[in-house]
Amino acid sequence: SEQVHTGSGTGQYNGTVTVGSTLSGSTYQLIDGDRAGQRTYDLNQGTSGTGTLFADDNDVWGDGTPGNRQTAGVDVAFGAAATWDYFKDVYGRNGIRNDGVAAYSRAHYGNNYVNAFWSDDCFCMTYGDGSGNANPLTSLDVAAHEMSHGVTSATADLTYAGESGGLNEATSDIFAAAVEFHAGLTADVPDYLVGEKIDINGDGTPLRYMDKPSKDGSSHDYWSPALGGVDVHYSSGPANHFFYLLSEGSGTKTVNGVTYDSPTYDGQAVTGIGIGNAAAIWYRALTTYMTSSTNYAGARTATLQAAADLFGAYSPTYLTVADAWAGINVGN
Ligand code: ASN
Ligand code: ZN
Repeated sequence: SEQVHTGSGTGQYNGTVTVGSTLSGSTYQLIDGDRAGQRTYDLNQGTSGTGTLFADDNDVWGDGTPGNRQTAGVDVAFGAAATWDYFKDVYGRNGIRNDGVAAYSRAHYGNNYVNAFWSDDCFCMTYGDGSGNANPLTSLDVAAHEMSHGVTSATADLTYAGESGGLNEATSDIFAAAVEFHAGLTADVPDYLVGEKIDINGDGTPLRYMDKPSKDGSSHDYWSPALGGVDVHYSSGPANHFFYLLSEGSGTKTVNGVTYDSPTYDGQAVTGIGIGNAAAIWYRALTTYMTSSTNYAGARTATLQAAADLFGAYSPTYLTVADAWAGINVGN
């Protein structure tokens, strides 16, 4: 017989957290019985299949170092759980497809693989160990970003090219931030940075900045007619910037010890409405109004409709949504 447990794990990025486990015979397995049986596998450097389920004798997992194979399992199992909980607790969404089915996660993909990815085909998550294996791609924001690609596929299905591709990428960054804030980890302080834990640049800087996307050297801060020809990880910039402005407002602000400085197009002033309200507007826009071909102008319309539904047409919050789009040069 199998029993649902709550084990204790120590990840490299998330600190010591609970992980859902199931006792099978005398061995615990990373099967999260509280979340539709979400499973976490060790690919053991393979690149296909599921490898082996993480298993343990005493339900104490990982030690916080990348040398312990379970450490990555702890971080990705927690990331999957925190993402499940975010969509369930905040929106009543029952899994990535809202059908109660759990995705599974696979850690230790390939050799020196510096990426992580969602697949609609396997309905699963995959994580590399990174270059040199000191910094696996297993942080909470990476997990939430990738799994949110599954939510986008199951809803608006924004085409992954051109402006809709930038909006697809931004949707994943937006929910990555929202999941961090919802989880509220001490070891991973909630922020508007993407990939700040995985040191992918080797100099301690994050992958992306939502307050001023151009800080990464490639992302755009504002919409322009050229945006549709930009890589989707950079054309996400203006929408990430919109989301930051809507959440926290324009100018300088310190949140959880991180100081942001968010400029706006033409000096447009924006007053933040809080990340919870901003994310609720984006979620409703994504799941109710956006389609595969939605562009930046269409995203403005979709979020205004969502804001009208949630807060009232021409309410202060609705008008702030318009201000935030003006702040990135949409709808001026
Ligand atoms: N990690 C990448 C991303 O989610 C994978 C990809 O290129 N789609 O953006
Ligand atoms: Zn992505």
